[in-house]
Amino acid sequence: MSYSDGWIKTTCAYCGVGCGVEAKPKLDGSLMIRGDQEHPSNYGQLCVKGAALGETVSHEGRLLTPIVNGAEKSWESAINYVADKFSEIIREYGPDSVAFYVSGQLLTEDYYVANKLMKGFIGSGNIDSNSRLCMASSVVGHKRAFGEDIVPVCYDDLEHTELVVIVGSNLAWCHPILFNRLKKAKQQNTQLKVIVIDPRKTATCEIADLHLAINSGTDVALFNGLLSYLARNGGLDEQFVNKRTNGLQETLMQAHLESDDLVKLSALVGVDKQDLVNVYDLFTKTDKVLTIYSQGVNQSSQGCDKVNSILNCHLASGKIGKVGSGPFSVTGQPNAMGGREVGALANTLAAHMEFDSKSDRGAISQFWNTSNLASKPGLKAVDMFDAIALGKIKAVWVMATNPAVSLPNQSRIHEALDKCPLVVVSDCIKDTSTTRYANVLLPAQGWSEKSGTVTNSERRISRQRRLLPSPGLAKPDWWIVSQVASAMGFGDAFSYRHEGEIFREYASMTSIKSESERALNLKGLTKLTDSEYNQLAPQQWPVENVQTAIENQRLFEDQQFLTPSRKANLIPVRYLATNESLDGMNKVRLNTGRTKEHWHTMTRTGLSESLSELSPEPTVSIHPETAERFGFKDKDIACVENLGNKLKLRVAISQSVEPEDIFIPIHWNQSNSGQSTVCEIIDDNVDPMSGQPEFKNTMVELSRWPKQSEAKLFSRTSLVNFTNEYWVRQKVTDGYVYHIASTSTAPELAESLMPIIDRQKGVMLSYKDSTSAVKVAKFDGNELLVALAVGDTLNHEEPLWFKGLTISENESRHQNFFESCVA
Ligand SMILES: Nc1nc2c(c(=O)[nH]1)N[C@H]1C(S)=C(S)[C@@H](COP(=O)(O)OP(=O)(O)OC[C@H]3O[C@@H](n4cnc5c(=O)[nH]c(N)nc54)[C@H](O)[C@@H]3O)O[C@H]1N2
Ligand SMILES: Nc1nc2c(c(=O)[nH]1)N[C@H]1C(S)=C(S)[C@@H](COP(=O)(O)OP(=O)(O)OC[C@H]3O[C@@H](n4cnc5c(=O)[nH]c(N)nc54)[C@H](O)[C@@H]3O)O[C@H]1N2
Ligand code: SF4
Ligand SMILES: [Mo]
Repeated sequence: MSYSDGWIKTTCAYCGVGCGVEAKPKLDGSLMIRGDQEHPSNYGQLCVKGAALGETVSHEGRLLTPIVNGAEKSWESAINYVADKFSEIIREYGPDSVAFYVSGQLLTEDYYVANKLMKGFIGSGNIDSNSRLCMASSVVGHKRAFGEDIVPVCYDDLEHTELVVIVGSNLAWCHPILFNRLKKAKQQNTQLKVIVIDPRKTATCEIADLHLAINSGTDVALFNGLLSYLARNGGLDEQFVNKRTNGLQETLMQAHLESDDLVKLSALVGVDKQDLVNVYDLFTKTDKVLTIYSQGVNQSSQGCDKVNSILNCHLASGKIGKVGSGPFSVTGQPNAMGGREVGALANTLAAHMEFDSKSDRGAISQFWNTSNLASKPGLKAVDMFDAIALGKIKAVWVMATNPAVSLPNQSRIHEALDKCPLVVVSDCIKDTSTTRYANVLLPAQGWSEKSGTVTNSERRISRQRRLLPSPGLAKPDWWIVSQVASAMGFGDAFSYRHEGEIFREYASMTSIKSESERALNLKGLTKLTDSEYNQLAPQQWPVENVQTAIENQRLFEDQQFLTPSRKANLIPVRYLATNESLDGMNKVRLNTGRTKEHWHTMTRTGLSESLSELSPEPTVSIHPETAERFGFKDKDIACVENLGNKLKLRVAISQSVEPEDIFIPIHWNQSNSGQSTVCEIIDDNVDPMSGQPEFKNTMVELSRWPKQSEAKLFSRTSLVNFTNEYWVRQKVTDGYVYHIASTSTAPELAESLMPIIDRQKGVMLSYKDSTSAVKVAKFDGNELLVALAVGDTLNHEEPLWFKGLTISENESRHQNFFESCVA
């Protein structure tokens, strides 16, 4: 049941764990949120981001109407404009002159329709997804090994396994509910061992029996070493390997070549030899092993080989297709899996069918009733933006992603968006780094307004349901795409009236091929009525019949893979050194990733006061030795430089990183800070097979920024066009606080900021202390309008010093507040 006592069941907006949420709209337009006890992802638990979902549904910053060339327009006019422009460009330059760049935050229904329009009717393969930055190496790895893009395990395996190897995944922060399940499983089974393989000592290490702080990028060497060890120590499942796999000999030969010498190997990988042997031994001797991996594996210039080096070990030891065993690629976005399923990556067709198969192409053409199906793969994300910059692609439609923050080599992306004759952006938010380039802005419904399905990391499809009315003219993404398709003359194929219709069509498409040819099969869901679809409980694919009880299916239990021979492939892989030597005194290796509280470019979590208070400013984590070498103190501002671009970030001195490494989170960008978009200093170095960028290993220059003064400024409204070099906006109750730093003196900084105070009409209170820093607050009646503290350094323990200030308080109370903000 999706409704009871006003609580509506839906799915979390964020990560690929896909937790069940129950939400109850309140009269004031806000939402009460709790975990869904019945959902098999989370059984009632939620992490901080999920629990704060109710704080992110305000209409602050929303895009409310279509906008064409700066003017607000009706839907009809905007749709006709987009359709006419796309049609014109296609007529003149051909179908490959246009592109869609889409996202794992679209629902399956949106994704299906966008893919159908581009590949089926426009006739180009040029639709790619931000999943290219996220899961593309795993997709290649899975296809090479299994013949299809399949995550074979299920979450229930966490409760049955005996050893969990976590590689390049900060599960505690990025998939917190899976981490909690694992933590609980470990408490209940003290025999369960956890190994973390990550250059960084992350929060995930809290439950690790052993952490291998490997040298960045050396995973292939480490897993080749494991394969070789398995072979030399009776760890191969001979019967399974001989009967059910191909390629062991070549793969082993490569592995032996590289890693028989454990002394050399441990030096290369950068861990103690005995630790390495202990991990290999544990893997060899433990029956049930899960290897969980994520971006430390995928986001690499040899991401695909890293993936296959892991899959090789599971296949060779037969630790796959069994309860508690298997390789487990945890997916990032709420619907990264859905996008892979419908085919919204440029190099695949649809529903796990492929360009290189004539019969797949025929079947899809017939299914969609089109004569214009794309005949070849389109451009992958990085190449797509390159083609835009080169003028080969003349129109791009960006949906639910923020490439002007999240793609590597930002200068090139900004150049591309700037030059492109037609940039269409569908987003919920009006001002993002990407919407600033849009000729056409289309207002999309966001989480809580839109309705459809998402697939999580264990292949489970759950409903996201509409909870609240959408503001202004916002519409579902599938509707927007279908309207444009109709206006381009493809109306018959896009006449959808309800998202359930699209889902049924997609489900039918998955059943074109037989189950033995392909595991992605939703046969049981092809005939859902609209009301059954609305009430649909979570379904884990393959779905033979509608699942009325929770199923925990593992694939490959029958040892049948999806290759023509029905056998799995071991793939010979070779470690390629990617690390430059760190000879320059000021060079360090940049690793990037996530914080616990924020989601990507912060368009939603940035609206939550509680999450923002926990993670207010962009930091650069620096090892104490490195900090000493460069003369940093904690909370200083560091410059980090590469590709001619310079970032400024707050220094966090931390033992979590190795002395030669630094770590910067991906979340901050031009919409909420001065110079902290990390992709500005990351080159577009990609894996040659998957096209996935290397986000975790960039040589950069580090230096001190000669900061002389700092300010904390409270404003009720968001202040645009801030010019200071270091500024960060943080959401607080009833407004924002700006964290500012400057190379000028405190009085000079104060002078530059005072006009903001002066602009406000109200009663001003001021206090000067012995450091002569400026501290003022302005009130309208009892209401704080604006407040400013400026000093050489401020007390970072109390960034929200103005909290609770009221004019009716006596002077000494103010005095205490002001004093407390001077370090
Ligand atoms: N709080 C939060 N959760 C999220 C997201 C978010 O934005 N915020 N985003 C979601 C999305 S889309 C994704 S893709 C996932 C990502 O989830 P994760 O992959 O867990 O997150 P990251 O922080 O990107 O990187 C994981 C780890 O890889 C390590 N690493 C770097 N280089 C190497 C290497 O060479 N080898 C190994 N073994 N490890 C390495 C890093 O030190 C880092 O700790 O998170 C999802 N969940
Ligand atoms: N350096 C570095 N860069 C990285 C990574 C890294 O680890 N390091 N990780 C990469 C990974 S794994 C990922 S997934 C990407 C994520 O990067 P992005 O996809 O660029 O980040 P988001 O902030 O999630 O962007 C989503 C956008 O869609 C909008 N939106 C939300 N819901 C909807 C909707 O329903 N419809 C529409 N039309 N719009 C919506 C939001 O307002 C927001 O503007 O970043 C990648 N970039
Ligand atoms: S673990 Fe992921 S899906 Fe679950 S509540 Fe947290 S962010 Fe949402
Ligand atoms: Mo991702």
